[in-house]
Amino acid sequence: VKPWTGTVQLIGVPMDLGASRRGVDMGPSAMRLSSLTAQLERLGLAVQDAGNVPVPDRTSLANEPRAVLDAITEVCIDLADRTAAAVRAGIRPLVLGGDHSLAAGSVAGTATALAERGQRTGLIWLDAHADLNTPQSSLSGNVHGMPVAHLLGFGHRPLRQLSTAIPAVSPEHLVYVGLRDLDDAERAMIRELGLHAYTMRDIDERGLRAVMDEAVSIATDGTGGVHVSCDADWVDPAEAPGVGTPVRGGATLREAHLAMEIVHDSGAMVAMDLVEINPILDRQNQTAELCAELIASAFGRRIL
Ligand code: 6HN
Ligand code: MN
Ligand code: MN
Ligand code: MN
Repeated sequence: VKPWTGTVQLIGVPMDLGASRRGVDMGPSAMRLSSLTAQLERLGLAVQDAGNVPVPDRTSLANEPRAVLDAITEVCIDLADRTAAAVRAGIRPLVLGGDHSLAAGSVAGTATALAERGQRTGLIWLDAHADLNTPQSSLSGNVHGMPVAHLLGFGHRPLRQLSTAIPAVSPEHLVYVGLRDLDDAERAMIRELGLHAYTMRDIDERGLRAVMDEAVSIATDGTGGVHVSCDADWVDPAEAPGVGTPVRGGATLREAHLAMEIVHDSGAMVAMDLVEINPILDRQNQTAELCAELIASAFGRRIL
């Protein structure tokens, strides 16, 4: 295990180019207005706020899929550089979204930094969705449904080549937890690639502890560390209403905390994304506040 400096770097990505519903670009502000920094500091961590990655305004782009893909790719190039620099320095990046397309950049950055040490990257994807579409397979055209495909080396060439390690993540080092809303093409791809995928049914039947223990061992087997990409919609919308694409039947508050606690106990988390918070759909910032508490659990908060 790498000796981490005890510093966490907040990187905001106020991007909603990858989603059809507006509003997730305000996620980083909502997170900064939550108790996030105070909670991390209470854990004895130093918090550096690196500000936001510049994101072009939606209205400034040509209204065509290629222009949107290219704009997202530019943001992801910048984010990958910043994420890699932090990981290289022994600082853990905490990327605040923004729509989930940003993970094509953040995870690529982690993969670049670990590749410099001769290591591969484990990826735990906490989400109701698999985000495994390509521009060809997508039914919605929304790029936030595509980051995992690009990290595995499929899709739009510039967006799948952001890491010096290509693909950024090998299929056997990826593990999904919390899936409950898949497109047919995604289901087929999960089968074809033999991806490790734990659905809500697995959590119902086997319990979160067993599922998460396996997820950690898959993501740490043969890797130098784990990037945890958390879509706020993996939590049940009763607890987390402020998300762009809510799906009933998600993780409970306690399951979500336990998952984060198990991530912390693994000692393997090198970077984290917290994405898809939509303040427009939220109630009094409760989703951002919940996410701040979950992040604190992932970084070592304990009840006793
Ligand atoms: N997310 N599979 C759907 C699509 O449009 O491709 C939903 C994607 C949701 C993406 O929540 O990050
Ligand atoms: Mn999702
Ligand atoms: Mn393996
Ligand atoms: Mn997602």
